[in-house]
Amino acid sequence: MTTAVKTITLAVTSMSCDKCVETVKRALEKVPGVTSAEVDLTNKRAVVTVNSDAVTTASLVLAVKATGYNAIAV
Ligand SMILES: [Cu+2]
Repeated sequence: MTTAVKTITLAVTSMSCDKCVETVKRALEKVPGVTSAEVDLTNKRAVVTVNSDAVTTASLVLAVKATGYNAIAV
C-alpha cells in the first residue's frame, strides 16, 4: 500500500474565536483521507495533511463551507 502524504493550505475567512477554529478543524478532519488539520485563527489559515490523492482542495473547501465558514485555496 502506498501512502501519498501532502499538505493542502486553505485561507479560511470569518473565523473569530477558538470555537470557530475547533469547528473548522473538526470538519476538515472528518473528510476521508485527512490525517490532521491545523487551523490558525491569527493567519486565517488551515493546513491540512492528507494521505490520499483522492482528497482535493475543492472537497476541503466544501467541508469548510458546510460548517458556515468560507474557504479558498491559496
Ligand atoms: Cu467563533
